Amino acid sequence: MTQATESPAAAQADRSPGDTGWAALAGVLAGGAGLAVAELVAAVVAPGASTLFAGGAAVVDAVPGWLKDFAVQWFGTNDKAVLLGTMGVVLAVGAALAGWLELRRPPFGALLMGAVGVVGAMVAVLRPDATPLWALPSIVGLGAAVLLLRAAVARLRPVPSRRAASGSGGSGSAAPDGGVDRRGFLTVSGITVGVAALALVGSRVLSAGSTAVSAVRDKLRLPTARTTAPPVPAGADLKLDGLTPYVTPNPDFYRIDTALIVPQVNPEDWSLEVHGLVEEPFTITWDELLALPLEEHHVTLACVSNTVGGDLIGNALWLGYPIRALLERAKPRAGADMVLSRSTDGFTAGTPLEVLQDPDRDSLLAIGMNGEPLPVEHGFPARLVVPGLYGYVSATKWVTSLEVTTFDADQGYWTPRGWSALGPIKIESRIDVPRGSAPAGAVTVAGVAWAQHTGIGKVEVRADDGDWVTAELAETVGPDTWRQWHASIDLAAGNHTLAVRATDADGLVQTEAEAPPAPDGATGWHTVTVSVG
Ligand SMILES: Nc1nc2c(c(=O)[nH]1)N[C@H]1C(S)=C(S)[C@@H](COP(=O)(O)O)O[C@H]1N2
Ligand SMILES: [Mo]
Repeated sequence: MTQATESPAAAQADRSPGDTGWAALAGVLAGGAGLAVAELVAAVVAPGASTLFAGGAAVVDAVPGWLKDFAVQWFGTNDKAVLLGTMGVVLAVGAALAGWLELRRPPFGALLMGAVGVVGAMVAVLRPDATPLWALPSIVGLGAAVLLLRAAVARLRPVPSRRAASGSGGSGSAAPDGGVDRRGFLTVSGITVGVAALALVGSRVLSAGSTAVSAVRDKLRLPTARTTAPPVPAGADLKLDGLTPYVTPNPDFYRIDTALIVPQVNPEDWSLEVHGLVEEPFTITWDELLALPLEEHHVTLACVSNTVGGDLIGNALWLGYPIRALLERAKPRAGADMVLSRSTDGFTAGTPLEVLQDPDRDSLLAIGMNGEPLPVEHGFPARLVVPGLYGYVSATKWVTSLEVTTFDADQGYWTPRGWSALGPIKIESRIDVPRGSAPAGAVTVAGVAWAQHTGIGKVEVRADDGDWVTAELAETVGPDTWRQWHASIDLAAGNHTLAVRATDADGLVQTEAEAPPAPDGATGWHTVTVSVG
């Protein structure tokens, strides 16, 4: 004991090291119970209003673009679990601190916990889809936490004041005359754990109701398309082991969005407003949409966060109504150059008006994916799909509004976060086979290549610094989807590096220059190392 004993607080801590730990524990228990109560209240108010989810959503919106990019790169679709886990750790540490403070410097511990409730309530009310009621979960939950914390910590305080004995050596014997109410503390802790458990079970039971939307979806029968997609040629899918299928099954389709809780939108409550710089604003309901002549198109969706060789890309058959036709009906005014699409969860995308009006581009207000209603996490009941543009500037899920505007007047969600306002998909190619190893001799190399809306004209592969070998292209339904390719290359035993490069239908060769995803999409050649022998 050198430095530490000189501080009065440390000296005091020396006298009752155990109580500090108990106080921290009381903080964690009270905080946990408070968050559980907040979940319970949120299960009644709105799932997104809970302290954890509203707070998490605010964090998602607030973190800088590079950090989010990093999270997507490293954790992929687990980025949300990582976020919630990190929040849990931070909150637990904060709650322990609140417990300690409440013992040492009352009422600052209770104030700290109360402040979390106030911030939680404010953040929840500021969510794009919030009502004032969204403040309730945090107020009630953290209010309960404050009461439980005060009750627990009060029982850790010696009843009569301790003798101011000079017990600097940490005399082990707890002052018998200044005993704390351990039994009372344990009782309060037990009640706290009970409250947490009941609240959690209750919130589970109540939120089972949120499966209502997926039940509606399960029962839904979508109309058949008036204009059906050309059938997928048999030769589009080479069906090689390890090669990505031409059409991505829904459960395997990548998912990227900012939503911590998948928005639950009932088609009966859904409508799409087309407004802004238009002559004839209108709103269309679900039933009206179903009555329109629908079309089907295969389109390969890609995320701008995809790295070279990455898998944030998928191809599906989309059923929907042309966005072009919606805009024709609304009659955009001169000067408009952008459509800001908006989701129930506040996400927005800014898409060039010209692209959406292009008669040669099948941009859809989609309601079906691979023959079924959109999966809830892919935007049920309706989303946008625009061939040739990255998802962040075009593919708004749970879409409820199309506002015709200008790039000068407005911007999509990702633009102020460091991503380009325009996001045409860049030509890329990927090697799927072989991965890892291959027997010596003629080795089959295969993968996918994409240049949406232009189409792939050529794919070449090479081993090490050898000559480029032109791959054989699989068939495709058109320029808006990726294309499989395969080639055979003779490889001797040893390690080899395979590289691929594509050329689009206009003759543009995929650049070797490496660029990161931000601000407008990664470039570079995909290479893989194979050990042959
Ligand atoms: N409402 C909403 N729509 C969204 C997003 C989002 O965060 N929220 N992310 C976009 C991005 S970045 C991409 S790449 C695509 C991904 O669509 P998917 O999850 O169906 O693959 O959705 C787009 N639509
Ligand atoms: Mo994306």
